[in-house]
Amino acid sequence: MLKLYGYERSPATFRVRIVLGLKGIACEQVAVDLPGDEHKSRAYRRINPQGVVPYLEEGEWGVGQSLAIMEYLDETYPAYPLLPSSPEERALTRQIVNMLACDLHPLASERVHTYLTQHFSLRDPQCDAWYQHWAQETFIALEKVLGSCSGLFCVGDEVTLADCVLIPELYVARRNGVDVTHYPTLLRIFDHCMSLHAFADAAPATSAV
Ligand SMILES: N[C@@H](CCC(=O)N[C@@H](CS)C(=O)NCC(=O)O)C(=O)O
Repeated sequence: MLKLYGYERSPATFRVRIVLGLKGIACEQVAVDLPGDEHKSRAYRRINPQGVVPYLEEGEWGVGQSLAIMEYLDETYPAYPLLPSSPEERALTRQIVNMLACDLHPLASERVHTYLTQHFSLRDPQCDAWYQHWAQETFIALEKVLGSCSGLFCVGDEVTLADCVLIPELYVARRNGVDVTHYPTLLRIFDHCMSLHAFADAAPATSAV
């Protein structure tokens, strides 16, 4: 039985929950209390030395990093593939995934926020401005990228890993007050994805971020 260590409001965990839902994979979910700093505990670091969620276990084996987990699930549960068949569309999918998961998401993580406030005396409004700047910059570029490759979803008319990463990032951005009204393609894809059970059921139950 698969076991996913995660946190309800973590966008990186949200990504993996979407993939589990799309593929109908049974998985035990273990809540790691991020606000209570459980991810920094010695016990959790024995599971994932990086001290972040999500982390996937399967028996004695385990793997961290949401993108690695998502690709592992895509390879081991090949029904409902989440990477397109053409190399061009696969590359575009990875471009979008990397823009969001590698460039934007880390700038808004709790440990970066904590470092900025503790080592550079930034206050919460300055950290919010920092996040909003990088989110807007990413979404402006992404709206242009999607202009040439999107259909019903980010890349064409089938769900890909790009949608599984985009929806949680947009969800968090909206909850954090980022004005997303200038991105009609992003919003259209968001609304379409959230009309599907796998996305809606994976979203955090509580509205607070
Ligand atoms: N690149 C990692 C990011 C993991 C990550 O930053 N997770 C956040 C929750 S979304 C976390 O555990 N934050 C705790 C912290 O920053 O201290 C992934 O995709 O899994």
